[in-house]
Amino acid sequence: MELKIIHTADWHLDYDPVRLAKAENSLKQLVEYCKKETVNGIIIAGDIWDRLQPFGGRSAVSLCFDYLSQLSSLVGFIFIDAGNSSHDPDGSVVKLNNYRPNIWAFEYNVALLVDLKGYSYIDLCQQPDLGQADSPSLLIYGFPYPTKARLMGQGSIDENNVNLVEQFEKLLGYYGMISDRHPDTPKITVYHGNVAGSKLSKGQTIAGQEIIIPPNLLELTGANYYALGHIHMPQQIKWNMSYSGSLYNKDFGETEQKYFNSVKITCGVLDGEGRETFPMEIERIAFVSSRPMLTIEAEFRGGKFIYENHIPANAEVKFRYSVAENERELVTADILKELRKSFNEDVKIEANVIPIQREARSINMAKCKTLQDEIVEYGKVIKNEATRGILEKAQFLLENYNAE
Ligand SMILES: [Mn+2]
Repeated sequence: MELKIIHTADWHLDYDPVRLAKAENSLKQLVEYCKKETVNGIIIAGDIWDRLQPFGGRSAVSLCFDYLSQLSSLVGFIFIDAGNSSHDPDGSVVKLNNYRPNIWAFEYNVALLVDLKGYSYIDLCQQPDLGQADSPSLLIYGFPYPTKARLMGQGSIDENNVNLVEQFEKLLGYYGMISDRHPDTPKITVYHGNVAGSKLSKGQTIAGQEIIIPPNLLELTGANYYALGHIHMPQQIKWNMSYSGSLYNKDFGETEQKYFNSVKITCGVLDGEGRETFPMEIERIAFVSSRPMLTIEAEFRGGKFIYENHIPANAEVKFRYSVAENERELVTADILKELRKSFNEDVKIEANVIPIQREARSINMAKCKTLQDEIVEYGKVIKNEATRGILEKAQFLLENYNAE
């Protein structure tokens, strides 16, 4: 038997119309893919939302329900894990659970034994594990973004300030025991979080502190494939462990192509000792509407813009140029119109006007040999004469803070 699973993550659905349109382009492609291919399940590894969405009005909620429902009619199941609470606020992911009977969404750790005939599941963390299932099945281990609450159960952080990585390790080991009881079932571990060795693109910043776990900790679960979310840049951590990447390029600096992964698992292939080996084929499929978002730093000098000119044809560009105050008027509407033509329609142009004062300072002050000379020169530029008091303060600073 062959199983086909789609792994995607970080949808970041948002009411911002530009982002919403980008997300929809990628979602359309997913729908088309699932119409053509036989897909058993879609795994969304967290951050389905970008932030709290209002119901009604300008919101991503209806788009989300629309596409989840289209996709759910084309595939066996949809599994959704919660991401960071700043993107997937508490309660925003469970709301999607059972919107259709085969949409399963969780904000806590689960071990789903999925029946691949009827597409129902039991959660082995909550129901007794009876070992091998009768019909073909798939195990999904889901770990939302690790928070103290999710890792420590009843314990309060007030009296129980344990090491979270240690706690997580114990938990993952427990899932490994489930794996041992189900040698004939393929297993996928889904994790939203930072795995050591991952790289960020320039566009993504990680807020606050977070735990970073080594890949071999996740491997304690004994899964065949590891579907990661959280890092927006698509990348492989190991051959069977990867960040699919986000659904669309969200912020300037995200210059990379976005993908989803198609994972084909073959069941029934045994090794010499009669154990299932689950050979896999992992294919990265590019989102065709993905556009690099890049910032160009330019300078307006001598009547023209100076910048490095290697820009992908489909790029979404923020063009940031600096111009001296006295040259500002040389940037005419015509010149800007001409500039716009070299990029796509949605180019954002920002000017950074450098005041003459600062320029004068840099020219004359560059010749000064002492801090005092510099201060006197600066005083002339800003038409505010350097007093003796100020020069004495400078001397004090020099003597006391220039030791190194
Ligand atoms: Mn994210």
